[in-house]
Amino acid sequence: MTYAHRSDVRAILAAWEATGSVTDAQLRTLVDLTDASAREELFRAARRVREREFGKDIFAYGFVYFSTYCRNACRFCYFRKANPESMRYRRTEEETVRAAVALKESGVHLIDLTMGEDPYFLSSGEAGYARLVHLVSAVKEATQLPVMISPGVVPAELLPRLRAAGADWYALYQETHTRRLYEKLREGQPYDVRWKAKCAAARAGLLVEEGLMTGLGETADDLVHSLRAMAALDASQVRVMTFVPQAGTPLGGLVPQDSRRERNLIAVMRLLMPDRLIPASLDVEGADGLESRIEAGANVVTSIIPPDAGLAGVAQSEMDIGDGRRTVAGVRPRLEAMGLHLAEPAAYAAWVQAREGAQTHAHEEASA
Ligand code: SAM
Ligand code: MD0
Ligand code: SF4
Repeated sequence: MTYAHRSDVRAILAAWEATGSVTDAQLRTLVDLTDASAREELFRAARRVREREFGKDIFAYGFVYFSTYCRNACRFCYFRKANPESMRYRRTEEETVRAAVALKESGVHLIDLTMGEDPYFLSSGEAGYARLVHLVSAVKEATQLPVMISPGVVPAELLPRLRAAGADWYALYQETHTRRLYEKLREGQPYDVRWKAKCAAARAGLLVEEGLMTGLGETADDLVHSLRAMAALDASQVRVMTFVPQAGTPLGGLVPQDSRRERNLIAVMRLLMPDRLIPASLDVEGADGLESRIEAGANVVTSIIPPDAGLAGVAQSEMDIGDGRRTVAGVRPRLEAMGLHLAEPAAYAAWVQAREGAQTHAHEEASA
């Protein structure tokens, strides 16, 4: 592809709007944009679509990484088993509930309960599953907020139980839909098993979040292929994060990439999937990564972490946590300076309910 200018972006967007579809070659061009004014043209289009769908509302997710133990060895992850450098902890149910309540009081719209694939929950049979189900119901009861679970791959039979305990969302990211690359990242965790877990979650009535990672040597073709797969999954929330190299891991020596591609992808996702939720994660570049991702069309701030609970992030395990910059109080004025605001809690809950209803309906039709 030759160097694309603003006029090229205008032409692509005009054709997309006129025909209602976009070619792989056009998507490749958008994903790979480098020229500042061409990218601004793309971002402006993404913001217009976000405003049409969501007005000035932005949602905020509280993040509780309640166990950093993991049975897996993903090559990109700081919390892979046998990384002696990573911080390991497992919070009690009481501590987790306390952190969730503090997040609710600070004004988040949802609690995201994340863990490594901790054997304490996932490899000790029914006793472990019951602990996880109990944890979800305790957080639901104490906060009455929508709850997302990010526990890794769990048995299909557990998903309806987690749903019944109060989980609304199941987050599980494929990272890439290029199998060759996937296999290098998540050794010993078959692509199809991970994919099917998301399908099982949707059948259990959970909303699904799907995600990609950039900066791992993928080509623009790989990304376009992944975007198409993501759109076909019909996930309710879709994300992309730039890989952050981690000490003590096999990919720790990769050259860190800037977030250019991540932000191009956020904008393209907004145009491909206009009415879906798209995170601006504070877990990649910390609190200062907020504005550029919102300007690219994101509408959810994720990885808001209570400052004093000793909890970790994922890609940035410590950045901006202890000093309270990854908080609602930290984020709110920055959104307002952009002419946006945090939505009313009821507006978020209504979005989730409407989407849950639409999903149930779609499954009834599919099985009719
Ligand atoms: N253990 C669960 C799983 O793997 O699905 C949930 C937590 S996992 C740490 C959540 C996500 O964080 C991963 O799917 C990946 O997208 C992202 N992630 C992990 N390490 C990362 C890194 N070094 N840089 C960027 N993103 C990372
Ligand atoms: C984030 N660190 O939102 C979190 C995490 C898991 N559902 C989310 C990757 O950036
Ligand atoms: Fe474990 Fe998730 Fe990290 Fe993989 S990405 S090592 S499953 S915590």
